[in-house]
Amino acid sequence: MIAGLKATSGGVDQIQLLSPEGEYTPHPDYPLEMSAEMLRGLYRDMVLVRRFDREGNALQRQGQLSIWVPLLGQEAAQIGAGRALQPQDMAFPSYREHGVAWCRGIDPTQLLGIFRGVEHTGWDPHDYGFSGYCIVIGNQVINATGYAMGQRLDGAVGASPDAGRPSEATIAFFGDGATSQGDVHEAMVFAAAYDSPVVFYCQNNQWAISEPVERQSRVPLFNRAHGYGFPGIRVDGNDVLACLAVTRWAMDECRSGNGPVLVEAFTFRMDAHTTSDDPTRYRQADEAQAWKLLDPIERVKVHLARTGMADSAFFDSVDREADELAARFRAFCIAMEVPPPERIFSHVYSEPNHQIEQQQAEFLGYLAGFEDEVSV
Ligand SMILES: Cc1ncc(C[n+]2csc(CCOP(=O)(O)OP(=O)(O)O)c2C)c(N)n1
Repeated sequence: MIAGLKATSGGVDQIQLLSPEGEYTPHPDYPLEMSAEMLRGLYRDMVLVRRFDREGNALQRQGQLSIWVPLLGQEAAQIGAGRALQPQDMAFPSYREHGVAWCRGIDPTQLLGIFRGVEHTGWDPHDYGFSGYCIVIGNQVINATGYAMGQRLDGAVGASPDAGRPSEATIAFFGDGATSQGDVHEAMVFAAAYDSPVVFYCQNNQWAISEPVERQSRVPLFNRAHGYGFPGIRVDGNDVLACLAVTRWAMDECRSGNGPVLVEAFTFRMDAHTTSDDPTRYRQADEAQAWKLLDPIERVKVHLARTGMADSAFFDSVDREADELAARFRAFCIAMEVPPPERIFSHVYSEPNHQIEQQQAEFLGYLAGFEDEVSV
C-alpha cells in the first residue's frame, strides 16, 4: 500500500476541523463562522439523508426499486460540499449524490423514479442548479467544465459580474475511480487552459467497485492537481465542517476567477457499491470496522452534546423527523404508477426530435401488434 493512502488515514496534509472524538480546532486557511444553529442544521441534514438512504436500500431489497446506490459513510462529504453552494451555482453529480441533491432542495422522492426505472431523471436541472444523475463514469466532469466555461463567457465570474447577477461557479462530483477515466483528465486540462470556474470534487471512498484506489494512483489523488497547474486539497471527508469550509473556499476562488480547484474528500463507502454488489468478495471486514470509528454523524453529535449546543430533545426530534421522512419516501415509492411505455421517449431532448418521435411511433406500432392476442 502506498504511504498516505492507508485506509483510515488521510495523511498529514489532510484538512480537518472536527476530530473523530468531536474536538473542534479552527484552521487559519479555512475559517468558518460557527453557530449552534449551523451545527444543528448540518447534523439534521446528515441524519435525514442517511435515513432515506437506508430506506432506499430496503426498498430495493423488497423489490420496489430496480437498484439503489448507497451513500452510507459519505454524508459529511456531501452535506459539507452541498451546503457550501449558493443558489446561482451549478452542480453536476454522478449517481451517489443524494446528500447534495438534498442540499439543492430536491425532495428525496424525486430521486426514486430513476431507481425504479420509470424516469430519466425526476427534476429539471435548471430549477435546482443540479444536473441529472450521470451513470457514465466521468462524463459529468467534462459537462461541468463546459458549463463553467459558459459561466465565464457569460460574464458571471469575477469581482463585478455583468448584468448585476451574482458571481457563479460550478462543481463536479465524481469518485476516485473516475480519476482513471480519460474524460476527467481532459476536463482538468481544459479547465486549467481556460481558467474555468469549476471545483473538481472527488469523493475518494477508497473503492471503484472492487478496484482499490491505490491500484489506480501512485500518488494521493489531490497531488495530481499540481500537474494540471491548479490547487489540490485533501480534506477529511468524514468531517462535515472541513468539507464545508474547504468547498466554500474553493467555490469562492472559482467565483472570483481564480479557479479551477481540486478537492479530494477522503472518505469510505460503508455499504456496497450498489445493491447489485457484494463487497465481502473483495474487501476485508476490518477495513469497514476501522472506518466505523470515524463516523461522520457521531462526531458532530458528540460535539453538539459536549458543548451543550443540543440536548436529547433535539436529537429525539431529528430522529422522529427522519422516521417521518422515511415513511413518506416509502409510501411515495410504493404508490408510483407504472407509466405508459411510450413515456420513455419523452424528456430525452429539451426540444422535439424527429428521430426520437420516429422511434416512439415504431415502438407503439410494435406494441399494437399484440392487441389481438388472447391471454391464456
Ligand atoms: C464509462 C463507464 N465505465 C464503466 C462503468 C461501470 N462502473 C459503474 S460504477 C464504476 C466504479 C466507479 O467508481 P468511483 O468512480 O470510485 O465512484 P463510486 O461509485 O465509488 O462513488 C464502474 C467502473 C460505467 N458506469 N461507466
